[in-house]
Amino acid sequence: MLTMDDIVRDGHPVLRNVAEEVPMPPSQEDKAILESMLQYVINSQDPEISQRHGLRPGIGLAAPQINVSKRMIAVHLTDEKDNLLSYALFNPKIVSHSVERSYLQSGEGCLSVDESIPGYVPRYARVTVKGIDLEGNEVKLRLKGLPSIVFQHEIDHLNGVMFYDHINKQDPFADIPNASPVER
Ligand code: K1U
Ligand code: NI
Repeated sequence: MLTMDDIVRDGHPVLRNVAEEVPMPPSQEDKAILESMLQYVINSQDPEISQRHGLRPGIGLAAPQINVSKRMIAVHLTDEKDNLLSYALFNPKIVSHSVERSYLQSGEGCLSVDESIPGYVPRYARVTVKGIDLEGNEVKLRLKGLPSIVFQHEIDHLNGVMFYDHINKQDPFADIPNASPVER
């Protein structure tokens, strides 16, 4: 099982690489890695397991964060209607997005960044993401609110982008044109 010892921290060069596409159908090894990523996120949200293993709670994880430079992400969270969104995807891609932007009112966190970095992170308000799940099925997701932000954060990791790259350096809480806040 993955623990915080497997998660690389800011400054590690893998976090700045563009990750490789995963050949389809995926190998058993790549499937096992992606399964372990989703399991980390699920375990980290279980108070007993996270305390026992010292896991920092997360709602998403991208393969470069475990030093695997491949296009794989796991996300496990509930949306504003309490629907569970639990996905492990190979080669996820934003195929369309809104003109409108959004940002998390409380700012974003990252399992690879130990300190909190204040500021608004501009995101697209709505995205459509396509990818391949662990069973080899193509998945198409229309996302808004927090799930949209989390998928954008994870797909950024596949492109070597960190959330703080998007924060306005002069004024971290500057108004973002055409954007609405999202509350957790
Ligand atoms: O990619 C990562 O480092 C995971 C990161 C995802 C993320 C958080 C916030 C905005 C965008 C993307 C995290 O999960 S940080 C922890 C976190 O936000 C959280 C953990 C448990 C419950 C609720 C939130
Ligand atoms: Ni992150």
